[in-house]
Amino acid sequence: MTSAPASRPRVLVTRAIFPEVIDQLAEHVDVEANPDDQLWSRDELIRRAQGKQGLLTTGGERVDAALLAACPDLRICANMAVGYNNFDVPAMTAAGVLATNAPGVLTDTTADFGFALMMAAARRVTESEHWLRAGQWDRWRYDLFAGSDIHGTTLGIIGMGRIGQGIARRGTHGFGMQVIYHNRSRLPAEDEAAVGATYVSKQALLQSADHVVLVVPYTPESHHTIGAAELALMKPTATLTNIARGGIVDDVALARALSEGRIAAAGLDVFEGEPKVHPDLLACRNVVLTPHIASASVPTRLAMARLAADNLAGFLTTGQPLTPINPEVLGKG
Ligand code: 8YV
Repeated sequence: MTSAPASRPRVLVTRAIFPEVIDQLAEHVDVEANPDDQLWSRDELIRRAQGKQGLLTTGGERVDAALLAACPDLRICANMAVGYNNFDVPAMTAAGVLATNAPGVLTDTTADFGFALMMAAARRVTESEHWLRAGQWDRWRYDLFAGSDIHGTTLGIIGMGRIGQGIARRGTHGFGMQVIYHNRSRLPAEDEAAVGATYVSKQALLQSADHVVLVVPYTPESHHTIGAAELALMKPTATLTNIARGGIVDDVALARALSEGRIAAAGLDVFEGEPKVHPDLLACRNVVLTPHIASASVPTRLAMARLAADNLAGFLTTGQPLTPINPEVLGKG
């Protein structure tokens, strides 16, 4: 007698990702994908997630107690992002659902972009380009779009995880910057020495940095890490760069500080309520605005998608995810 083939796990890929990664996933599990990249409503997402054991999410889909209750077959959600503020991790752990993220593979690409954004803000790259394209360039001037230097200045990094350390390395070893940082916990001395960074209080950092870069995860505690009071501590010549998450900066307070010249410039890849951008920021000439693309090099986005797919397939077929966030779920049930 032949036994019926065991049914394969079913997964939902919530947004368009690389077709080759879908193909790779389909070798191990049954896949429902979203190839047209439709933005499903929450109700539609839940409806499609029902009966699935795995979800591949991209950072924008909220996985919380309500979704988990409506999708009792779910065993894993794999985020194609290092940040996972879209996951209610305690609710997932309570429901026995594994959460995974995509750390490591995007560190250098994202650190590169943080530097690019900081340099573009300091050296007024996009502001001067808009002016040139508008046909306003008719002569050289001694102070035409004169900005601030990067090399030899003080770089202040708030958040010293992998990406923060990548930015510190670039500042220390690439640009001869003096690097100071603030973090929930201080790095071991050998790690500080490797990246050439000195631990200081948040207040000291804001007061002495020429360039402040934010790389903290978004949590209730990090909400509005930079608001009006913090901006008031910064030098009027300083720049602020946010490649972490919207909500870490109070965008209205920042727009006010930029328009009043209380800081020199900002570089923002993330926004409160994105993809909407506050009109007060759009009205500022001294801010470089990019649409959440810090990790967007082709090789890195592919590596992020592959890691999310490997987490899903690994866990659902062998019980072995690569980068679990709540490993206490493993071995249960
Ligand atoms: C992602 C990010 O592009 O990894 C992160 O946390 O912010 C970005 O790299 C975004 O979250 C969509 O997945």
